[in-house]
Amino acid sequence: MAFGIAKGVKDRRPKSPSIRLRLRRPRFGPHIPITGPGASLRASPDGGGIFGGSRPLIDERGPGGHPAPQGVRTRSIVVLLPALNEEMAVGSVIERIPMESLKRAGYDVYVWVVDGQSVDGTPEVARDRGASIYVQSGAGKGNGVRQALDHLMNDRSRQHIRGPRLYVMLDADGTYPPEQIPEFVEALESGCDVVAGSRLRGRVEDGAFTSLNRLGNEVLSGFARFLFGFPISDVCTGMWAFREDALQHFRLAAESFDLEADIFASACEVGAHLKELPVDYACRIGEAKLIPLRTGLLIAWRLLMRRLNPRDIRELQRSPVTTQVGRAVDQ
Ligand SMILES: Nc1nc2c(ncn2[C@@H]2O[C@H](COP(=O)(O)OP(=O)(O)O)[C@@H](O)[C@H]2O)c(=O)[nH]1
Ligand SMILES: [Mg+2]
Repeated sequence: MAFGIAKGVKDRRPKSPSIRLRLRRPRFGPHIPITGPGASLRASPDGGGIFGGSRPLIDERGPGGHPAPQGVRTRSIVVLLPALNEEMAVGSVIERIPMESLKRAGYDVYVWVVDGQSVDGTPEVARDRGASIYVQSGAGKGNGVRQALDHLMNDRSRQHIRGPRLYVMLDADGTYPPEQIPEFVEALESGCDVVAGSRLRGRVEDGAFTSLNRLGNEVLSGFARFLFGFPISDVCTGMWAFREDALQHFRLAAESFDLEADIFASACEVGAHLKELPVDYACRIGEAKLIPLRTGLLIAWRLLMRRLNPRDIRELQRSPVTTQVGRAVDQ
């Protein structure tokens, strides 16, 4: 599948690792609630999500891609943009999503802003650009994304969509390149279950990383490599893509900025085919929400706890099977 992205840029970059992990390997066994043990903040359970983490939407739009011919739905991509007070950045992030090339490749594209109860104009700006808004309950990026996934993955009105949905998540602060979404999609379509965007393998704009952030990221990524044995270079990256059928077996409990470490640990735990792609990293628009040292400790703790408490294979077997999503997509 060709998306017509800047190939010259991609070719100059160092080759990324793509390793099929061989940790405990119940490859996509029964379904595990994504709001597993440890999830303490829950949205009110009136939204009907089977994980109990969702609540009604305040605004939902149709796909940004083309209408499917004759009722046959094309494959679909959900772009998740976690945002807390990002009115200055979120509009341009949405506009930069390459809708046309994704549409030409046969996808319906749904853009969802996961709003952490912003008090600025974030929801209005996003809605004006055609995005749907999911307002989380409680605080924290991890809480918001888990609640939104709970909702989206159990939205029965979309069960007729053929094949598993693809999810791409990136920060709404203008630091990650929406233009690279097709590369992530292409990697998922060629057999990866999870794709992580590595800033350290890509081009970093001057000033985008403080030296403390860069050092912290390198230390945490080294720790993640040591614990899980996968050569990840950027475990704190805010740009990820997942196949829905892989995501359904993750056990996520992160409430805050430990979300990415939790995703990485989950991918390792279920033996997902994980790949890193280089991404460009730009200076942030607006103010950072993250407090570096405290967040670093939280991430290290999450990685350690996930490694020390791997999910028991029997737990997988006992878990109720709910939605089954096929892996093969041939249209
Ligand atoms: N939904 C939601 N998003 C959040 C929350 N806190 C931060 N974010 C978003 O998460 C992304 C990463 O936050 P940021 O402050 O840029 O942290 P950094 O990129 O890791 O330095 C940004 O798009 C934020 O707007 C929250 O409590 N809820
Ligand atoms: Mg940021």
